[in-house]
Amino acid sequence: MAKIREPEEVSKDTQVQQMLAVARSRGIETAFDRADQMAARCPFGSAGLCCRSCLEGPCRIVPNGSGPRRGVCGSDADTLVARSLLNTMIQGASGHAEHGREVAMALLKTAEGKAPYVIRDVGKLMRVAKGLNLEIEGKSINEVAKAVALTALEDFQKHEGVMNWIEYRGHQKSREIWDKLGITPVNAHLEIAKAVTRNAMGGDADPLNLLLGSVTMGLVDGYSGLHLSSDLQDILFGTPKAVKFNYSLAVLDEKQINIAVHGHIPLLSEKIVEWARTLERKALTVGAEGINIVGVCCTGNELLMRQGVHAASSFSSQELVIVTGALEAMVVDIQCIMPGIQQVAECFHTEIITTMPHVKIPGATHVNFEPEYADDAAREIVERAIRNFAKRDPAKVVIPGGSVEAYAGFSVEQICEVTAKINEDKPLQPLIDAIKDGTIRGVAAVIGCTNPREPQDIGNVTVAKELLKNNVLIVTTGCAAHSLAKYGLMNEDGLEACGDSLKALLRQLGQHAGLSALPPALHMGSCVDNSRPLDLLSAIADELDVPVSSLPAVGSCPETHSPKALTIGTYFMAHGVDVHVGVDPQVSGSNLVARTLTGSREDKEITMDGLFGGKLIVESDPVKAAAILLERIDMKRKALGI
Ligand code: XCC
Repeated sequence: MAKIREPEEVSKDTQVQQMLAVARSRGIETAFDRADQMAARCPFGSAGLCCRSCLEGPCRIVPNGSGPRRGVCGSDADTLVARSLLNTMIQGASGHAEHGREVAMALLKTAEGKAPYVIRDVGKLMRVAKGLNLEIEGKSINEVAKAVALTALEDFQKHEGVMNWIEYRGHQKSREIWDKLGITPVNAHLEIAKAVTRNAMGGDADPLNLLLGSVTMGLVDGYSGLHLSSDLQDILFGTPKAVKFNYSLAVLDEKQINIAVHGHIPLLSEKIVEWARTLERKALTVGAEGINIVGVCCTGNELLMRQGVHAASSFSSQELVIVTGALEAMVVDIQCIMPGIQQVAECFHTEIITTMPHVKIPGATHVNFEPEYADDAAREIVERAIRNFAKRDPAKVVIPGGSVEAYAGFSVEQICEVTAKINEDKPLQPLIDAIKDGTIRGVAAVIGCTNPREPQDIGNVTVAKELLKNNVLIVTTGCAAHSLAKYGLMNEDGLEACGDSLKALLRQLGQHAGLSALPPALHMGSCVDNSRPLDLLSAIADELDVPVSSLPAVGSCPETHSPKALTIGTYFMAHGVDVHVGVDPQVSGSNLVARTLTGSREDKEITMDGLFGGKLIVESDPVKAAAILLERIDMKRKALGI
């Protein structure tokens, strides 16, 4: 019999604990329960030793070596594990590449006057166009936008050369390594197709070559996914600036019509925010006091960064937003959407609304989204939510009390706007000086997910606090950002967690941002906004004329669940940034693969560390993980002579 964890064991968040108890008392099953039922995990899959690539199998290699040592085709454990990792990478890279392509299509249609969006950040449009070496003199805004969109779409079409976004954003010193290894991507779709082919039965059997294929997927993810999406979304919806929002399940409002937006692409949800404002008066006619949009996962992050929309939940507790009984609609786009939300919604009046033709859930309503008809879809969704308000059962409403104020919106542009008040000519100099003199010991990107198997928020918050107290500046994205916001690390209270020198610097910088202090964790946005930490590091590396791998910078995904987080981590490692994961990446079935990733082979020069300067650190204890990250930061400081 699997052990069912108590609410206090599944999450650090007392509101999540409360709502989980409510769900259980009503017989409603959530991901936390299903994770417990799944407690005994398949030893083959957990080690990466299960292969379903063809009909000779499925083949499995016994992890302790007591059974067959090769699959029917002759693949050994090293090949199986490397292939299974590449499969994970393909999933991650495809998700983000598709995100980038959708946004590029929306920009193209906007530029052609076929979609109801406006270019909100013309300055960024021009900067991106210049960065891509496009002609802007004498061109209209829409002509430039069309040229940028078409250049973006080439990154899914061209058959020669290098992806445009790598030419534009890729750090030159990292580029030299990728080019030498022959792993620089040409176009996202081509690379994904090649990866699928090399991973099929009878394809690539060389584990090290397969691992290089994984790095290519990391680069596809990083450039056709993260950078391309952040750049184009900033152009369409505005580059984030410091903004205040609230975080917790308490952001649902009993007196209002509540709509949760969930997933990743902000194309439709931006419109939902607009239509909620337009239809506010209609809400009054059904007895509500207004329309309250709340965010879940990364669509939530996108909206809070630009609109200050309050955030209700990260990934693992998404079903509990529905358990409040006060949610009229949950609108989902792509990625990280648990099918389980539909079963939970059926216990309430909540309508689950899918919006993408390739992401549907049985039982849910589907309102199709196309950029051209974004207004129609958004209007229909808001009207459905208004109608659903009458079906709400007040007896079922339980909204926990108390939410936490937080500040987000720290794009690289916003950070530089603040530091430019100290050094107008060289905005990065105040940060560089602080790193050099040890005021900032290092920079850590605490990113990634929450995972129903893991105690929610504990890993994310512990790693961040351990690093902050050692004067490491934290930047954050994704669901990790949700965790840090909830525990005050995005407001002034969080300064208590910081070492003295970092605390003083954040106070000083805060004055230039019109705040009493900058928050200790700088929220840079959603999963795709992991482009922003890398942009910041690349700019610092350029100023110092060193590779990114020389900087005292690390990444940490303490509670990851998603293949996308592993692909993002690989993209960081490809630039020479060490990456910690707190959840088993399922590669333990091959010493060769595990040691190549973690840099612990004798022949160091063919490990991730040896090739790129950054390695994988697998550690489930967040305190130990932070200690290892600090060691790596200090090692890089020493090598830099600072
Ligand atoms: Fe998904 Fe982006 Fe992970 Fe959250 S953090 S669980 S991927 S929503 Ni990117």
